[in-house]
Amino acid sequence: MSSATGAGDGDGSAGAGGSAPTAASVANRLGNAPSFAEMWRELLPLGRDSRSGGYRRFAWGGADAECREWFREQVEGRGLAYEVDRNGNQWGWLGDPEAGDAVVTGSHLDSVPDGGAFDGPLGVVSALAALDELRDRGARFGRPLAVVNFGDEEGARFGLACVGSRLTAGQLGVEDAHRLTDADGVSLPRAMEAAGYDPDAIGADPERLARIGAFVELHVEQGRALDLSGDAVGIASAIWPHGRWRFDFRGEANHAGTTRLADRHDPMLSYAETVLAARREAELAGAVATFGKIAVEPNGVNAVPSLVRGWLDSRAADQATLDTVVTGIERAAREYAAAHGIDLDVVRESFTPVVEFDHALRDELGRILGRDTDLTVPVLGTGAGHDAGILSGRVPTAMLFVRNPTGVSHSPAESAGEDDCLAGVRALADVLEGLACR
Ligand code: HGY
Ligand code: MN
Ligand code: MN
Repeated sequence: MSSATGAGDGDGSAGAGGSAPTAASVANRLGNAPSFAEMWRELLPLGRDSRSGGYRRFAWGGADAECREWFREQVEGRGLAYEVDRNGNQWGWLGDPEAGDAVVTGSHLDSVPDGGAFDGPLGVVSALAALDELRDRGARFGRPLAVVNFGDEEGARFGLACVGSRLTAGQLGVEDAHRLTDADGVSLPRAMEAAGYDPDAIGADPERLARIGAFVELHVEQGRALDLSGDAVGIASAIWPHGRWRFDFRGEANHAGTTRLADRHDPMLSYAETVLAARREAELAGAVATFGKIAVEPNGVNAVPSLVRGWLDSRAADQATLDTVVTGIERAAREYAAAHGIDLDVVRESFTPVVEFDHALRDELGRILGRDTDLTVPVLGTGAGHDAGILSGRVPTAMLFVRNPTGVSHSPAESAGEDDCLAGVRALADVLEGLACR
């Protein structure tokens, strides 16, 4: 894998739409498990759109199934005990899970629409490669270890982030989960059933969480802090509070060509003014606010819309600032809507409070990674949500970040250098060894 953008840049990766690798391609253990580069090449084509070069690995869809199959083969190919939990998260265990105090690492394989190759998969592939590294070192494990692939982290299909980990952590109720539907009106239960999973089995899994002594997620950095500091690897301190709000602007459908401007109740105007207000409010507060998704009804070129539905993603360093920003945006939206005779509903669809990662675990990672060098590993906050953020309320949790030279993420242009990815694997292996081995 060269310093890949993940877009098949001459690294010999297959074109889009490759099928899941056969069991034969996943060597059994005895020292010939697929290398990081081989795993990367196998995963790269799964769910990639040939036009955009981005990924469309959405919960319970075909590409998701291919990635799940790939993960199962990687786990079983290493002789790990494979299991799928009641929420569809996939686990590979080394040692007896019942022994408790397990060290768990992993991330997610699903993507945002046209997402990059690294967001999620880097954490999963690095977890498998780190395990291989530990076995090659002859490490002797004093605690159970597990590699995990959490389902539906991005919430791209059903609108709620981190569904797999939220259900497991008891942060998402079964009824609320069953009410989730995608843009085609397919409910989460129907989607799970179509993928061969039992939607009536989902729910909190305290017994599973009780077995975990530490969870460490490696993730490509979604920012440029490491690029600016010149470090390949960093440690997470916190995740900004963030959420998603749906703004429904209801107006009056009419003819685009014959309706006088003065007679219109055009929801698109209120939406457009709200988008600009969101940018103003975020700039004033030093926060971020994005309207990145919109749905228009009837969505005709020659029709004044009846409904414009816009989704706001907003994040800030602290709760008070986030509240100020979202309140300001909603107030402006209501003023614009009233001025145009538009009805407005605002619904909060997803929310994650500020996450402070476990200080003792964070410092332990810093000690382990700084042990052989006199360099201190940078500790950095992030505005990106992660399964680690959800679990952190229930088990000691930490994150490692790998340098992203452009900081670009949630885009086909997301990239990470091969050397940095391998540095991340070594760092994760060091951390797992420091935490789990005698
Ligand atoms: O939205 C996020 O921050 C994450 O990628 N789910
Ligand atoms: Mn993401
Ligand atoms: Mn992610």
